[in-house]
Parts: sequence; C-alpha cells; structure tokens
Amino acid sequence: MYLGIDSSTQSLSGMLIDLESGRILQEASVNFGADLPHYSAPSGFIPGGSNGEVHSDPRMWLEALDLMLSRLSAQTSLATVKAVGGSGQQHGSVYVDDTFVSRLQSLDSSGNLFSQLSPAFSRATSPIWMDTSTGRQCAEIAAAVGGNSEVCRITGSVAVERFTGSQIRKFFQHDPAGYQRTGRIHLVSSFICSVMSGCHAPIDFGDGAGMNLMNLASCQWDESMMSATAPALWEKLPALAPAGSLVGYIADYFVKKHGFAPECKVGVFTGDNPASLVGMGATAPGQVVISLGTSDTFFAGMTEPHTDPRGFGHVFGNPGGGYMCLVCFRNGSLAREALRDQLGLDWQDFEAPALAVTPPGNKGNLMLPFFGPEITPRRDFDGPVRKGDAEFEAGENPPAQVRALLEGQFLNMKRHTDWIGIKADCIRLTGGASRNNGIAQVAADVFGAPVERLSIANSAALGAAILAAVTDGCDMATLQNMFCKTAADSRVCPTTGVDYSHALCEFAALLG
Ligand code: XUL
Repeated sequence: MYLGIDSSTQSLSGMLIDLESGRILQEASVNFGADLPHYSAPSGFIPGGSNGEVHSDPRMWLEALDLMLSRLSAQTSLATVKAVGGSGQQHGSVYVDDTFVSRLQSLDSSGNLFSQLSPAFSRATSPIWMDTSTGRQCAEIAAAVGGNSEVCRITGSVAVERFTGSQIRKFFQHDPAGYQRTGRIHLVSSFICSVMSGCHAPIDFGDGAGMNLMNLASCQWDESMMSATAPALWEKLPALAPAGSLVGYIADYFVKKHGFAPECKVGVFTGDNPASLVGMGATAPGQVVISLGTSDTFFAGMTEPHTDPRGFGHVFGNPGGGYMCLVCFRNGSLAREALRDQLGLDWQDFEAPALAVTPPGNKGNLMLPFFGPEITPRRDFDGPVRKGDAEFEAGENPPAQVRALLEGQFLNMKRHTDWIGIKADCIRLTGGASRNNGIAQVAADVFGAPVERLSIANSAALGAAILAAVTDGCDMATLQNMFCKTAADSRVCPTTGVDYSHALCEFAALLG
C-alpha cells in the first residue's frame, strides 16, 4: 500500500493505493471550512485580507493532517503502508524558527501536532497562491535582475505576486525581526513532508519553480534571484531534490499515533499541479490537462523549457522528468459559483437546460468571465464584461449567461496557451466541475479536440500516491498505466461543424 497526501486550498486528503489489485483502497478528507470551523476559514483562507492579502493559518493544516490520518486509520490499518508521497497547493509558504526540527523530533504522540509545533512558527500566517498583495515587491525583484524577461528566462516565469519570492521579500520588509528569526522557509508541500519525516524536507523541482527563485536550467537556487529577493536567503531555503526521491522514514509520532510501521518511507512532496500531471497520466510531453478547480489550470508535459512571451504562463519541473508548462486562471470555480449564486441556479442548470437550449457560439453573446481580479491576463476586473444583444448585456437570459461564462473561460484559456505550441489530440479534464458533461462539451468544442475524464476525482492525491510508490522503487509509467484509466463513458467529442476561431478573435478584441 502507498499513501498520497494532498494539502490543497480547501481541504487536506489522503489516498491509499494498492499495487497488487491496482485499486484505490481508501480515501479520507478534511474540509477546512466544515471540519475545522474554529479557524474561521470557510474556504481554507482567512477572509477579508486587505490590499489583496490572502493568508491561511498553518496550524489548520497540522490539525487537518492529524484528523485526516485518524479518519484513514479508523478505516484501514496503516501498518502496511510502504511509503508516503504528497502534494501541496503551490506557492504557499510556511516560516519556522530554529526550534522546528527539535520540536519535530520530540513530538509526544499523546498530544497533537498543532499545539506542539505552533511555537515554531516565525510568521503566524502563510501567504497562499490567491494573494495579490506583492505587486511592489515583484517590480523591485524584476528591476534588480534586469527586468521581467530576465526573471522569466532564469526561473520560467516573470515575477508573480503569488509566487513565493515576492511574498518572502514582503515579509522581510514588513517584519525584519520575524524574517531574521526564521530558520527555514518551506512550501506547503515541503512543510507537510518535513512533519511526516521529522526533518527538514527538500523542495522538488516542480514546486520549487513556483517561487521565482530556482534556476530552471540547473534546478538550483539562483544567486541573482535570491539576492534580489531578501538577504541571507540561501541559509533559509530547503535543499532541492526530485519529487519522489527518498527523504527518510516516517517520524515516530505517526508510528505511535496513527499506526504506521517505522520502516515506512517518505518521499519528496511536490506541488498540486505537478502531482496532478502524474495522477492524470500526462507526464509525457504533449499530453494536455485542464483542471477545473478553485482556480482553473491548464498544464502539459514539455521537453524544452520555452517560456510565455506574454508573461502569464509558467514552466516548472516535471516529476516525470523534463519540464511542464502551467497557466493558471484565478476565476475558475470562483467565477462559476459567483454566477450560479447571482442567477440563483444550481450545478444541474449548468448542464441542462442552460447549455442545452443555447447554441455553441451563444448567438454572438460574449463574456469576459472575470468576477474579481484575474492573473491570466493580469488585470483588476471587478465584474464580467458582456458584449451581445441588449438583454444579454443587461445580465438577463440566464442560459445565455451560463454559456457565455463557460465559453469565455475556455476561450480565455485557448488564447493564453497558444505559446505552448501544442495541438492537443485529446484533452484530459479533471477537477470538480469536470464531471459536468455540458462543461466538458464546451471545452471540446472550443479547443476542437476530444475531452476525456479519468475515473479518479482527486488526481493530485493519486499523483502523490504514485510518487510514494516511485520512492519505493516502482516505475512511474507502469503505475500510470495501472491507475490513470479514463472512465468508460467519459469521452466527449467536438460537435461537428462547430468552429470557435471567429469567437476567439472577437474575444481577443474585447480583451484589448
Ligand atoms: C498554480 C496555482 C494554483 C495552486 C492551487 O500556479 O497557483 O493552481 O497550485 O491549486
């Protein structure tokens, strides 16, 4: 048995896979809002941050880890788990002082993780990927290394607000004493991995590339990026290592508290998107995945790390070797849920009747589908922009609004992934909204390619479990053939005769 742990924005989940039967044995999940309401973070982050600040309480992740493992071990003994792998929401950072490792090593299994480890946090809250508060720091970092094209050449992305480098710089500027007290800066992935293994775990090349600090060509921390970011950063960053490489054995706390065997291995964790690439069986170059989650993401395996000339897309390390590209859209489920609530609909309405009664192309009714600030393109929208007939522009005709939102989301995605130069033969769709056949049909029509869905809902946790097996010496491709199967009735083909090239031009013009 192998365990994959996924620490994402709204929940922390675990998935146990069994190689003998080729099946997922058990899953357990903790929803931060519903299960840990005392953190007052209904969607996993502290609401109401000023100037675009979006932070989470790292104690919540620790409490969720204990709770998830209690739930899992109540269903299945964890004594035969041979290795643990993991993934975390990308970019989020956790700041600990020099007492962290000694606290990890003296954890008392009759207590819990969060109360024993919280004194080690040198920054009380963790900035996460939804944070847009570091525009100034991004500009300073870019200026220090000779401009954003240079940042992009070195790290695979221009300086980006949610990426960890600018968040570290802001912490150093706003709380220099706290920065100085910080012994190690972890990502969510390497933080949870450190807790599981009882030592400072490395960061992998997938998640490390989401920091604006790693040199993409050498997969080492980059001197010029570190000195542009904050002083003495070299001393505070974990080592870099491939995802799935061995960190060590599981900490004694988990043996005593949750019933793991002491010889259970722990592998280097990765980011949720690189883990999803593994879990979707798409690590080979040319495979395309669209994940419809809180944010929507488009990612694909890549051989060469060529970068986005518009500066919105990113290149990361690929846990399967080589590189991957990723383009992230902030207005994913956030926008779908905002429109659903505005119109008083439920999810069913997104399929039937809304999509059934409106034709592809929506009779020319077009929407820039942004209900709040967007990162691709980077712009502070405060609501959607509508262009079409008078009724539609007035926000009426709910079916047309629904179709316009979905077409707009996929048109925006198509427009901002053209630099990758991949003509997808087939798109693998994942994430909560991917189960909706109507949404899958719009994706197939806009991209002009068949869409497939895996029978597995949580591809990041599956990727994490596959990486755990890789840590134990198994071959990734063999595991992907075993676990990443498309669901029997999941294939949706593009509608004959439908062509979105004109709509794409109109959309680009409206975007300006
Ligand atoms: C990717 C990104 C998000 C997070 C949370 O760059 O910011 O997809 O990884 O899922």
